[in-house]
Amino acid sequence: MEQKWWHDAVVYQIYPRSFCDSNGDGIGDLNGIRSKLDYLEQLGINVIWLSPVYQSPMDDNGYDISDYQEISPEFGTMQDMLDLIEEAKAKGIRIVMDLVVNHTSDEHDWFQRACESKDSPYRDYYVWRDASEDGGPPSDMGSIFGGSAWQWHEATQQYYLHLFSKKQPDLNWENPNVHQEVHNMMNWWIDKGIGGFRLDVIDLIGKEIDRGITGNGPRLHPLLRQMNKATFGNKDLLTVGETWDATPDIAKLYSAPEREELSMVFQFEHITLTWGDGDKWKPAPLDLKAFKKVLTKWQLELKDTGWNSLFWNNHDLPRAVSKYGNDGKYRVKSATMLATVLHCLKGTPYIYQGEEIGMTNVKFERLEQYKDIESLNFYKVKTESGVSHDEMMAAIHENGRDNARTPMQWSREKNAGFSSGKPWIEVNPNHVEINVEQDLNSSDSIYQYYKSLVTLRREDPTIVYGEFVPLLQDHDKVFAYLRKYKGKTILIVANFSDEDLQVDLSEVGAVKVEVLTSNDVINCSDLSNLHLAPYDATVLAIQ
Ligand code: TEU
Ligand code: CA
Repeated sequence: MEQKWWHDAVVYQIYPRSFCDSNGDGIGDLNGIRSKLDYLEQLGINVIWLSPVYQSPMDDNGYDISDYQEISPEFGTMQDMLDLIEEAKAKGIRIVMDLVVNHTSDEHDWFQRACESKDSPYRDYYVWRDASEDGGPPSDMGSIFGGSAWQWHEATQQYYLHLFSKKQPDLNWENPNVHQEVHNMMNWWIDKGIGGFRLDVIDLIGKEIDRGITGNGPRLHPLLRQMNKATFGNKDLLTVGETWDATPDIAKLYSAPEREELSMVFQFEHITLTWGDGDKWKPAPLDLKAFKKVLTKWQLELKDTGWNSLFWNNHDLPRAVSKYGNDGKYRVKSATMLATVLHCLKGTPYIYQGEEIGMTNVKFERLEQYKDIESLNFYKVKTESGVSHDEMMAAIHENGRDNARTPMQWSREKNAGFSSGKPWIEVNPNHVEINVEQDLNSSDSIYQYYKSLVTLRREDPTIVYGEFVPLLQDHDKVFAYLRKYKGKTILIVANFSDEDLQVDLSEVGAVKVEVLTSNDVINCSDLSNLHLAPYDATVLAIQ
């Protein structure tokens, strides 16, 4: 496989609103991020995925863009953005912009003009349909944020489509003018020196609404190839598509190099395993065997072509240590175990802000403490359909997006050192114990452990390119695998439980074993009888 700079990259995702507030208005901003570049450089990451900072009325915290070529004043100025790009570059860190082009804000100039009349030259930038015969919406298509996907526009007597909130009208990707506008905008950002794009819900742009098709529509891949040619193709940028419902075969369409679409996919098959019946508001326990099966399938199917992202969480998901580990007694142990398993797989690892210090889910007592539009909409939808208040609060606590959005915990000080003002969302009270300052001052913290994993990947091509071989596939508590490259073999073993276990890995046939990294002192002298304490994880070089 032809080697690319982003093959051994480690991406750090920043949700700007919650990262660091430089001016005390309670909202994280670009200058806050600039003040933390040294911290990120020390961690060893070399790409920042920056969640949206464009001008926006913030109905969905910036995923509703009203001007793609302006920075929202609450995040700073265009000059701050250019300074961030330059300062990061000087530290070897590239900034990947979040590109939200399935929809805009309803306050975007294009939509405003589209609303003026049915004859507006901008009308076809969006998806409009007449009412059905009974005067209701043209179809029963639902919004991903709850309720109908159709909103009536009184002045022009038609419905417009919004797969997310009604303040996020979908762009019409059947209109070539939309392609041109988006491509021009992308090239404008590329000229500013960015490192690439994360393409928000890109799987939706090939939709064929009248046939009821939203994700993975027939026009999706042709549109991406066209975008690639018109913009980032041959520019050596990192492009990652948020690709819900991608199968490995679909992932190859997106990311096989000869297809000239994207660098990699970001897919959620392992994540949705803990959504009961595919519904995130019905959380289900982790079935490790099923989880391993999905991760293994992706490793094996993309072994020769295509490229995957590796992640446990992002700004839409609960905190990894709370979801897949144990955020109480074994917080440090299980956070480092999860990191070990993820960072030794093949693909590009993503660290979501705060994951590197083991930040946990938050449990707010009152609904008003939650700010996320998705959680608030679904609270309404679900309780109206009979789900109890307590059940819905428990589901929001378990899977709601605000778990990822409480402020970054920099110190034990007031507001976790995030802001000198009143944060837009409350800080997690556990910042007194869990914070960056504490982790930096300790030699065996979660942060230091992440740093060692990032270094390991940077230094060892076995982790980047090695063949993946699953071990102990039927074990329901242990995740173990090999990576093999040019005569070198690495063994990764992790205990996903709070029990003491003995495992037999004699099948590896090791003569000599050397510990590369480990979250505990593990005696590896006899692989036929390896003892693993709760959440133990180790990376061994095998000869
Ligand atoms: O997310 C896509 C998306 O479908 C999520 O809303 C997801 O379904 C949900 O959180 C899980 O139940 C992207 C962005 O990552 C998200 O922040 C935006 O809200 C959304 O697109 C709309 O732009
Ligand atoms: Ca601020």
